Amino acid sequence: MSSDKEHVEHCKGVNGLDKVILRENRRCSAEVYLYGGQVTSWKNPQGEELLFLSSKVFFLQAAFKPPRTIRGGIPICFPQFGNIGSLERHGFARNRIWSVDTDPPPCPSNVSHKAFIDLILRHSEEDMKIWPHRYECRLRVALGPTGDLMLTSRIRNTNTDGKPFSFRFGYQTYFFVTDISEVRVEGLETLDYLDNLMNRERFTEQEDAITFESEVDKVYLSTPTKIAILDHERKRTFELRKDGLPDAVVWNPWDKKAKAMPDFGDDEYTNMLCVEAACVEEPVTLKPGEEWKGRLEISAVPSSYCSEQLDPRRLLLSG
Ligand code: TA6
Repeated sequence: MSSDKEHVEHCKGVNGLDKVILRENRRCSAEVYLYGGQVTSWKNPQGEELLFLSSKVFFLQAAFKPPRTIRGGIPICFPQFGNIGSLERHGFARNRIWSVDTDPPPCPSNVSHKAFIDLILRHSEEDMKIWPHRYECRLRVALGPTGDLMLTSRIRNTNTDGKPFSFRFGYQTYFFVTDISEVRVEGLETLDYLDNLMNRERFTEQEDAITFESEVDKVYLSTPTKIAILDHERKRTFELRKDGLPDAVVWNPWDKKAKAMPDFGDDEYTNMLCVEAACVEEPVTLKPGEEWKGRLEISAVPSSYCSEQLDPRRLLLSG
């Protein structure tokens, strides 16, 4: 656990829930709730919010209380993704109270960073009734010196009965965008995807780049390690780099579904886009003692700065 108070502050957030604020150079910051192990805010050096968090969460009494989940930020989907399985949607990790991991095993990635926090979720007797496995699910959230947000997850099978287990996983990242109709995603063109709006039927992406003019809920398969989200209106590009997470879910509920969601404003779909580094198609299986690792790094840069680096062909080649 980082003990540097300048970079890591433990405090109370909405409903008195424990929250950790990470601070880096200038005004870069990130906020993480122990409820769900969920990042709820990520700000750039200009103090601008980069993640979407529904304004409804502050008005709904139940918003930050189990079994409700926090609509926005980066919910952790584990051990299930979506409805693929018998558990609640996206698994239970996003509405359990995680603990600060005071003595995590060494995490080779981002060791030199000062603004980081290690969290852990373990099996409980209660959860073993619905998912009969012992596990350790670790999450390191770190903020790099230039404001990059880094999430590293490590999941270990600690079963004592010799049994393996399988799980799916996702960082359901809600990006804040200025106007969804002016947003483009690069790096997923020509890939196969499962369309959640068509009973998970498999298609091949035909578009040169992904743009948005209606509801989208797709699981892109075997995706490159780099994906870019271009917010033309704001002239900002989010660059995602991922490891151990082969799939990428792209979701926007659009107007009808937005209206049907009690914890989401009717027009808020215009300001959000979920692009989720995930393991959806193939579950991960771990034998007792085995550990899985997944990692996501996101940067927000001015679009002009990286337009060349984000050439789709270059992205695919370097991925
Ligand atoms: O990740 C995309 C998705 O699985 C969509 O199908 C969509 O419904 C969304 O998650 C939200 O799910 P939630 O359970 O948070 O309402």
